[in-house]
Amino acid sequence: MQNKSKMTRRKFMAAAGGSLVSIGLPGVFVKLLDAENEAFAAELRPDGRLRIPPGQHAVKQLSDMGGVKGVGMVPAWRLEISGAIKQPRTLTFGDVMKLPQVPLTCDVHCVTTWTLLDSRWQGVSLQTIMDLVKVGKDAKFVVFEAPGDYSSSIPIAEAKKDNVLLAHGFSGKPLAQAHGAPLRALVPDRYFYKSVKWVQRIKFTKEDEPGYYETRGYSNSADPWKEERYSD
Ligand SMILES: Nc1nc2c(c(=O)[nH]1)N[C@H]1C(S)=C(S)[C@@H](COP(=O)(O)O)O[C@H]1N2
Ligand SMILES: [Mo]
Repeated sequence: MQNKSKMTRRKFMAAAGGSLVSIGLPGVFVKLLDAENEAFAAELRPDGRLRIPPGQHAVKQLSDMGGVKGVGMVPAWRLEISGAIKQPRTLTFGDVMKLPQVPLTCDVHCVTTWTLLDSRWQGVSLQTIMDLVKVGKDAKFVVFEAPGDYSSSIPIAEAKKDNVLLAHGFSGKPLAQAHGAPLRALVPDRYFYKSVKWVQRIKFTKEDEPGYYETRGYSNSADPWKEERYSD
């Protein structure tokens, strides 16, 4: 461990050969070698937190975790933005694409224990949307809503972070329908159930509105480094 923690990830991967083992459904959950996970686990993020949060393991690819799909990339798609804001807006996909576009490479952490490192996303910063609609000082939460009663919320302080996006691209390609096309929330520093796929409405609220998983026994704060998986 002492030696490994001093190796760079690249050197370690070369030494380990980068082999893979499958767990669960072959090709769906692909777990990296435990040794390789140890190397990742020894890495720290720029903010000093562990690269792999406690109880998580790195996987090689994004899994389709399902859910009630939205309409997808069709001309009729709209994003409604409402609540404690001065300028409610309904945006077309073209409107979203006219806003400043940002690339983001980040890690995402599913509460079922998989972590995808260095996932590459493209989208619009949530802060850009907040500036556009002029969010009021009384807005304390952001609620993302999707079809099928799926929703999730985050506090406004989390929403203002640079790495919180509305994403429409993944791995250099348009986001696939299974992963939330045309637009999904991306809240990398909370468990992935906060990253609502097929977002159709964003509400700014004074009171919190705990979402689909948060009202079914999962944590509302959902901090992977504190292992906040369940509500109690
Ligand atoms: N609309 C919607 N968004 C959702 C979900 C869902 O069921 N419906 N599942 C959540 C969960 S639990 C996870 S882990 C991620 C999975 O995203 P993926 O399918 O792109 O991997 O989406 C989150 N967002
Ligand atoms: Mo999840």
